[in-house]
Amino acid sequence: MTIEVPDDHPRSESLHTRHRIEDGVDAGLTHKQGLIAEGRGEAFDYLLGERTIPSADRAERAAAAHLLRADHPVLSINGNAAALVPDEIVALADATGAAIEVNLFNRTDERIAAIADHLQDHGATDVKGRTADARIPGLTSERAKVAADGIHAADVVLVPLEDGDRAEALGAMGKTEIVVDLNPLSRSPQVAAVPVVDNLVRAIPNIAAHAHDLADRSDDERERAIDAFDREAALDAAEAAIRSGELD
Ligand code: PTJ
Repeated sequence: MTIEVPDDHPRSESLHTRHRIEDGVDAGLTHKQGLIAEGRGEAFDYLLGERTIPSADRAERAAAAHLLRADHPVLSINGNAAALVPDEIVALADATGAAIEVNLFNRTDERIAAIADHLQDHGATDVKGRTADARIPGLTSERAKVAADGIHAADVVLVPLEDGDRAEALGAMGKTEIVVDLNPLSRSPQVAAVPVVDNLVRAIPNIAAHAHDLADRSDDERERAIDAFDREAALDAAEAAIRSGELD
């Protein structure tokens, strides 16, 4: 379904994003609950001024450095991420050497296959998750089902739109977790090593841009990007930006 959004509409980006989620539902990629998740995200994005705040940019740089330094980085993809940023996910995987794995809260074989096919249509060479031959311990939801050679073996996992239980369970497995979530008060960014409080549509390409930049720099500079990032300060800065109501 293509709906015209006038380019001069003050919130045209946000409306385009909303239509991409609707199209994702129509295509069987995004769960209907993904529409509600998008609405929650939009509300926070509006309060953040629909921009990448400086602390989120620092988080995105730290996220890129973590992915580059990892032995086995994995991007965990759900129905909203697949609908919103398929090209950008593939570009980020290429820039960092990360694997891509489909992992769903509302898991069905049909949606897993549709999302994996969709990412492959957008250039992904290998998409994990069609076979879930391992489990995340201590988690009862369908998100516990993972690939043994994917999320289960990962040392760094990037998760757009996480649920708090899995965020905690991945942390308990000793993994470094990068969470992209517009709500800084949500449990998943609260427990993530790198909480990225930004819209996926800006965060994923910006992490890839930082990865390209950092790939040309020394190990020391990559370590500094990680060490200089303060997760508590970033969460506080995002909450302060939302509360201030100052949209520049
Ligand atoms: O795994 P699936 O595809 O079956 O779908 C799972 C959903 C997305 C339905 C599930 O994870 C869910 O219900 O999510 P929640 O609990 O609604 O949480 C969504 C969180 O993501 C909220 O905190 C939103 O602020 C945030 N969010 C929504 N859209 C974006 C976002 N954060 C960043 N970028 C977005 N575009």
